[in-house]
Order: sequence, then structure tokens, then C-alpha cells
Amino acid sequence: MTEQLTQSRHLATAIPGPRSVALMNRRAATVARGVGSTMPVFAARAGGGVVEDVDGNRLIDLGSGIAVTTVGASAFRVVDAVREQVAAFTHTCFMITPYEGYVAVAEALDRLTPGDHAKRSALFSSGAEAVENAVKIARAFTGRDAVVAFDHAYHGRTNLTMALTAKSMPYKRGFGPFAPEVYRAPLSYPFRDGPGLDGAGAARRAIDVIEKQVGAADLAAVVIEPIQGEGGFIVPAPGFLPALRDWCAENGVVFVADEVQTGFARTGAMFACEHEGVVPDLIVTAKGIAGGLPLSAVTGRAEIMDAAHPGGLGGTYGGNPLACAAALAAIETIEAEGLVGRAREIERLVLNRLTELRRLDPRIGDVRGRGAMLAAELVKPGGERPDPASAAAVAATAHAQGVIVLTCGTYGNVLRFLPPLSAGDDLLHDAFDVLAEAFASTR
Ligand code: PLZ
Repeated sequence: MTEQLTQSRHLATAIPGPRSVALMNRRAATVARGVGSTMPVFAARAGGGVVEDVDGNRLIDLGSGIAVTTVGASAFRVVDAVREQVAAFTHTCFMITPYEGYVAVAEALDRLTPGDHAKRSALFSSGAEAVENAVKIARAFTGRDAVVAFDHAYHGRTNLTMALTAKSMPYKRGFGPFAPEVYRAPLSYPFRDGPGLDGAGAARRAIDVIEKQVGAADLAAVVIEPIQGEGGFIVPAPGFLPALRDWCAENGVVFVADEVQTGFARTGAMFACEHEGVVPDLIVTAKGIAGGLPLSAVTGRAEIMDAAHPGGLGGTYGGNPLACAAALAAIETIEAEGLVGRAREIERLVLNRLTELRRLDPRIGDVRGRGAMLAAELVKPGGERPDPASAAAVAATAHAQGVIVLTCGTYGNVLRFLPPLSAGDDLLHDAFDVLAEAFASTR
């Protein structure tokens, strides 16, 4: 068992404290400035719903390291499993001498992902790497080149995934040329589409663009986040995803769900596609799969997955044994502790708090999300004009009071809430008390 961190917010120094300031100075002299950080605070320990910094401050974690530590940082089953594995062997390379953990993770993915068709999986290390492999596999299966991604999409920072990602700053500017044969279709964004455009209408709009500008005959895959993450926690209108899925099926196009951020209990279902009964051909997972260790996967229909020739998929570290041990323990934790249900409880608590805040603050134009993936979109009162300055001010005020909160969105105007599912109600209420004050003091 690991020592449990006290589950309360505690400010021992100003944020950042002197030790963090000293580490920030060392960092500035040696780490490339292109790598950013939300807060100038260095972590010492984390667990439950708390991150303790090097100055002894305990911060409430509403970020989970960007939706990774869904079971909590250092969840005890993960720690025990990794300890056991690290003592046995750290690496052999699955492509040289395989090991059981990799196979067991593939079996778990087979069991947990939507659909009861025959499936296969391949494991990788990062989300972007898995998205790239899903595209490789879809191209091998269809013999077609083109890939469609959506407005506001985020799929990673590698060359192909930069092309799939929509937002120029900070992800793409100056980093091109980008991979060819990537096309962009309009998303369903209910807050900005308005009530006139339902899910079916938004799907028709997207499909029209795809048919006219790409053509199904050349299209290998449609890649979509069932709820967009970095793009602003955008939940498409009901019917949008199923209509796209059906169009893909009718046209021999591989439907790829990027559940890197939404997967593994985060949205109050094991996978976000389940909320609309959508069964993707390929599902990409990462982040929450392994309790903080780097692991990602592509899982899907056996005939599609096996279109890639033997030796065509892999990588030195893909399905690293420590990461596989962590994944099995994280999955066991999700199931043993009923974390899918816990995500739904968190949804109720946080939505109540956000709805209350919205009544008091006209800058909150929209409150949305599912499970423990919730957001408030800030706008100039009375309209839809994005208000990124308010989002930044509220976040900075919360940071200073010991609450880790992230922003996102194409316009940078969305406050997003991604607590670990191991965070207790008292902690969440304290965090939202701090946020309420942050809203009041920045009005
Ligand atoms: N697909 C849906 O959310 C990663 C990125 C943070 P990697 N999101 C956090 C940043 O600024 O780099 C993400 C995602 C979705 C793919 C990815 C990429 O996953 O593990 O970061 O490569």
C-alpha cells in the first residue's frame, strides 16, 4: 500500500512557493521553452484528488494530468502491479520475446470496447502514435488515401496528427508542411450551431462536404473524437455520430473513434461512443488506460486490423510491460471500484455547481460535457463571442488558491473539469467554492 495523501486543499506558501520558483529557474535555463506548463508548480506526490507540490502545498486536481489519472495518481493496484513487473523485467520488446501482459491488455480491450464482433488490438505508447497507426491500418484495409477529421479536432503533435488537428496556435504554426490527404469537415457544435441545426442536419452538412470535397471512393477513414477534448469539450448533437457512422458503413469508409481523452470511464461510460450506441470500426485509446504509464492502443474489427501485413505495425516500446501491468491494474480498479458510476455521480455534482455559477455569471454561455469531463464556455454576456481573457483570469485565480484547472477550446475560452474519479465529494465542493470566488472576483 502507498501512503495516502491527506485529501484536502492546503496552502503552505504562496503559489508558486520558493522551491517551485527555484526549480522554474533551473528549468528555464535547460528545458526548451516550447514545452509549456499550466502552473509554475513542481509536483512532489499525487494521489486521490490531490497533488502535493515541493513546497508542501496540496492542490486539488481538476485536470488528472489531462484525463490520464482517472483511477487516481499512484492508485494502489497500479503501484503494486508495476512494482511486481519492474522487479521481473522492465523490457524485452514485444517484437523480440513477447510477454503475457500485452496479450492480457488486448483481451481486456476486446472485452471492454463497443461491439461483439471479432477484434484485434495493437499497442503503442502515446495517443498520437495510436492515431497514426489507426490511419495506417485503415489505409491498408481500404487501399484508399484520404482521411477526414473535423473542425476543432485534436489528435496529437506528430506530423500526421498535426495535420488532423485543427488549431494552428500553438500546435501547428511554423511546423509544416503537414501530411497530405487530410480533409476537414464541419462538426456538430450545438452551442454555436444554435437550435436550428440538429444532429441529423449537422451530419448532412458534414457528409455533404465529405462527398463533394473528398469523395467516398478515395476516403480511407473518418477520424472523430466522440466528445472533443482540446477543441472545447464539445458534445455533438444527438444523432450526429450515428449518422456519420452509418454513412461510413454504407461507403466502405473506416470509422475511427479517437477515445484517447474520453475513454476508460471518464464520461460515465467505459467509452463515450456507448452514449449513442455507436460501434466504431476502430477505437483509439490511451491516457486513462494505464493509470499514468504511457500506453495506447488501436482496437477494432479483426478483418480491418489484420489488413496490415506481419511486421507492418510495432515500435520498440509499444505495449511496454510496465505499462501493460499498469493497464491491467487500472482496468481492475475501474471495475472493482465502480468508477463508471462514480463518473456519473461527479457529473451530477459538478453540473449542479456549474449551473448555479451560470445563474450568477452571464459570461458562462454554455455548460456541457458528460461524466467527469465537463466544461463551461465563457463568452461576452448575451452572445456567443468568446471570452478567453475571463477563462484565463478565472483559471489563474483558482490556481493561486490551490485548484488545478485547465482551459481548452479553439478560442481558449473553455474551462474544463477532469477530476480523477478517486476525488471525493468534499474535495470537489471545495474546488468549486474556490471557482465560485474566482468567478465573483473577476467579474
Ligand atoms: N487524441 C483526443 O486528447 C491528447 C494533449 C495535450 P498524446 N490530448 C492532450 C498537449 O497539448 O499536447 C490527445 C487527445 C486526443 C490524441 C491525443 C494525443 O495523445 O498521448 O498526447 O500523443
